Amino acid sequence: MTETLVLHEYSASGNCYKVRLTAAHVGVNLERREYDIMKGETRTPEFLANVNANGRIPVLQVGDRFIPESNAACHFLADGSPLLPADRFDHADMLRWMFFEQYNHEPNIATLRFWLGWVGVDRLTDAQRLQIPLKRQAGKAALELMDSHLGGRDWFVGAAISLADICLFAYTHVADEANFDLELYPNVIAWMERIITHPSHIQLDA
Ligand SMILES: N[C@@H](CCC(=O)N[C@@H](CS)C(=O)NCC(=O)O)C(=O)O
Repeated sequence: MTETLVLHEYSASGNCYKVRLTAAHVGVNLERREYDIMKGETRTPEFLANVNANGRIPVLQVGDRFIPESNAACHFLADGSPLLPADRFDHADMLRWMFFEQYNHEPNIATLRFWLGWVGVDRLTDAQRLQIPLKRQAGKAALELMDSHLGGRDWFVGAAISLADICLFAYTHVADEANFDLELYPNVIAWMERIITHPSHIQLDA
């Protein structure tokens, strides 16, 4: 890749971590630019006008163009690498798990992690507090589905690690920070161990 790649991020975010983890797997260097989301730094007129009109990170900057949405940024970085299955069906199946991650997993597990670990229960709105049990139930359902799918297989799709694994790993491995008991999901634990011991692995705080 010849263009400079800049990751606009908040480094503790799992969505940002998955972009760094993908970059590590494909051996690409990212310049990193940190924003404090707790201070609204992704909501300034400058950020909205120049980086992401949706006011969120991560955003991958490629030269003078911008890719918001973590899974789209990961897909861009992984293009042409073994992280994208060559088989057409497997590729669609990988996308299936990435969409699952954004619809069933991240909005529940990542949101609870943020509410409990960053905002604090006392400072949640009444509407947010009411959503906690629903998000916990939906987060558990996502982990149960993952555990069941991983029974008898090493990776989410096919016989090798793919973007589906990287994107799902980002918030699964910190689900305990949202008070999910990962011990209940032994296949998920074994799968996380395979990811952590992969030679290209980097940690969240790397
Ligand atoms: N679907 C988006 C979610 C992005 C997102 O929710 N980003 C959060 C941090 S993980 C954020 O920027 N929050 C700050 C804000 O909304 O002001 C993705 O996968 O990139």
